[in-house]
Amino acid sequence: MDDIPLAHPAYAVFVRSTHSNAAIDGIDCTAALEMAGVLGVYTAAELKADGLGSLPTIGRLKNRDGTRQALPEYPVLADAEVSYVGQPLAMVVADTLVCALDAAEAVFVQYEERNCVAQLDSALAPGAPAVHVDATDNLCLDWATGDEHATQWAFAAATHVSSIELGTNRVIASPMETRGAIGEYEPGSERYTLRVSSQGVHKLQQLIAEHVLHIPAQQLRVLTPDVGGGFGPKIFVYPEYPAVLWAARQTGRAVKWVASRSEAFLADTHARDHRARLELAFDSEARILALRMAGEANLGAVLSTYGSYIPTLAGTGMLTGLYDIPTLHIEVKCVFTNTVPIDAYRGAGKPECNFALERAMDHAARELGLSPWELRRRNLVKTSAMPYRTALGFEFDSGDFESNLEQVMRLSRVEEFEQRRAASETEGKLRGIGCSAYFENTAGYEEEHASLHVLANGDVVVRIGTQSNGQGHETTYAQIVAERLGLRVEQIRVEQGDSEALVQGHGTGGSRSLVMGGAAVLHATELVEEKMSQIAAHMLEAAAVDVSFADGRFIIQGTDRGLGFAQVAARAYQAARLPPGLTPGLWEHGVGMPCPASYPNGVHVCEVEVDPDTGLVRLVGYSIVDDFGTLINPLIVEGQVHGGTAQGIGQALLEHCVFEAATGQLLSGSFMDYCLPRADDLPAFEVQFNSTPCKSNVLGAKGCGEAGTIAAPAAVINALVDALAPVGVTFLAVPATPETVWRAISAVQTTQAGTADGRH
Ligand code: MCN
Repeated sequence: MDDIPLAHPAYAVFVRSTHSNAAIDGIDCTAALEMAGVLGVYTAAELKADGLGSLPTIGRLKNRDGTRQALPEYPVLADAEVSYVGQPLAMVVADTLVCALDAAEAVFVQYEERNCVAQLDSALAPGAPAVHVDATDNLCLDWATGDEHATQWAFAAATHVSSIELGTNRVIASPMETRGAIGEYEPGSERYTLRVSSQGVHKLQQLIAEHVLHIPAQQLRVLTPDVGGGFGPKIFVYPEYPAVLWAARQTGRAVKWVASRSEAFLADTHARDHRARLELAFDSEARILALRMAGEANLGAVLSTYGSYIPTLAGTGMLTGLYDIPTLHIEVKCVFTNTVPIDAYRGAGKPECNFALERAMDHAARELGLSPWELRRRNLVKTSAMPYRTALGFEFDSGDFESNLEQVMRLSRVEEFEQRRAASETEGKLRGIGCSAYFENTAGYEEEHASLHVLANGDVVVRIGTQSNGQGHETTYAQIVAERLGLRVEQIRVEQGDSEALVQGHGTGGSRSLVMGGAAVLHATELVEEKMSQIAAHMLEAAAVDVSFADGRFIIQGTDRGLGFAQVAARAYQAARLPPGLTPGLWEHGVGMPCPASYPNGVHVCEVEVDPDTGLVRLVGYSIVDDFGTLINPLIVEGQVHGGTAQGIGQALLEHCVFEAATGQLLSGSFMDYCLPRADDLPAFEVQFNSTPCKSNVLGAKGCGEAGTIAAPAAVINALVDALAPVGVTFLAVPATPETVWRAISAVQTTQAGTADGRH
């Protein structure tokens, strides 16, 4: 974003709240406005006077008593009050970035501070300060799903009930390129252009035009150039986007804003911050009879675009895991706190739920005296039971869960683990192995669009409504076209990120792109091929039914007479030489139609070595077996698995957003305090595929983009608990930093020492 050349741009800098909960008694912009080079200093008052709306949330749900969830206003610029540190409350626009930064410092805000709630615990405490006046108990949504009565009965009939309470640490996605936006306005046509680092232009176009600017969507063009990583948070509508558009209209200049890294820590949505109590009911054979989960999810101060949808509908659907769980009941309370808004990040609710389930499986195995492998084996859904419908209504049409487990156990050499553990022991180290199975539901519900244009020289331009952020779509879509049309991949150009070049699209998120976008591309390719067959038949003076297409040639069946792809493409543009009734040109619009979701699934196995004196954890082995159905590009898929797993490992061991309880200040607001995993924190991953084609989409594919992030945290912590069990540690909070691990070991040692000398 920062490199886009602009003629005479202006720069926007946002003045952000320094308090987590305060009334704004006044904003004095006088000094800033007097500074040379300042074009304007704007507050909510100006935006409101011009009729700008608030930011939308589309993930709206009902409370379990049927009432509507709380929907507090999410203003572009804070008006009478601020509810988290970092909330934008004024925008300075100036000739240069330095000038805008200086002027922002000169904006004086008069706050009336209030007590805040910065954590789930304090927000839910009786009499806690309210984040919003219309949600005095700080409860945004009290949601439930599943069959409460059947679940109660199953628990009553159980021979063993196992329960675990755990939390998932709050994290921030941290893409390599921070967010940025450039607003432009053309007074003659009254049209806006937004260039933005996003995960899909059409959704932003529709939401900003409809909800904030109150203009027809066609009056706003959204462009997204190459994106340096998205991971979820670049899907959403943020205050800065309509603000720079509006400022462009006020100033007559292109207005640019690019977040600094420090700013990103406060301006991007955060993720996770969930806690749960999960119970499993077992029969005498250790088969699961039912599952019960009561969870609490932090949403931050305001509802971001998907808000409460993520910890509820989006995440909990996979709580049955790969297991045959006849019934379950889930409750989730979504809670407001005076912190940065929380929304989807790679996995979108599923990493939290998978962590709870897979940690609970290990915990239960220990209680039942079974190995974690055996407990899982007994409960996996059998291939012979497919199509299999989970208790929450998802239908697995394919998959071989038992062989996933067997394959990953071979790959990670589970049989020889005890020898490796003994070898570590001789060096004073603790070694552990742990696994995590997972499935998720990807794609299916929203259609996707593509256009395919064959040029007169036979080269192809594909336009697609998804948005690659680093997933390699330019390669995989080109592969689909190249394979079908017998072309070289280099002959195909894939274009994305222009709301005007393609009428509709649904962007990238939820590992939907290949299943939906790939289907759209394939559809457009088939339509083009059909038309070219008619042209070729005309050129060959044969009946269309006698012409077949293979390896890039149209051939009269049973003869050696045929035409190359480029010859037919050239003819398509010669109107006078086409068969009657055919319009010149080769352009088709393809749609990937809604279809049942795909269910990627697999098992991760992690092996760790712990230094008990320092708590330092080293990952010494990491094996993965995944089923992503048909693979278009195995190399890209493996890269996706590596990246996703790295983020899951970061969640388990290193990354942690910490807010000061008393003030709501973000304490981990830089990479000096927030630890992203680096290459030397990660092991070499061994990845194998156990592909069973998905039956519900034309490509047979299952999405792969989030799998690693969902599965990894439980695999790592299960391995760590396995390593520490011999010294008496049975539970670890996340992230399991060296300090956390060291304290857990020390606490057990202190207790044991106390017991030994009779103090306890
Ligand atoms: N693919 C394949 N065969 C399959 C499945 C996928 O060849 N059976 C290929 C696809 O063609 C695509 C890639 O693998 O090139 C990922 O495809 P898919 O699973 O459809 O996921 P998306 O492309 O929709 O990516 C979304 C997913 C999500 S939700 C996040 S968040 C995420 C992720 O992927 N953000 C990423 N991976 C990321 N990788 C990078 N580098 N940067 C991000 O921001």
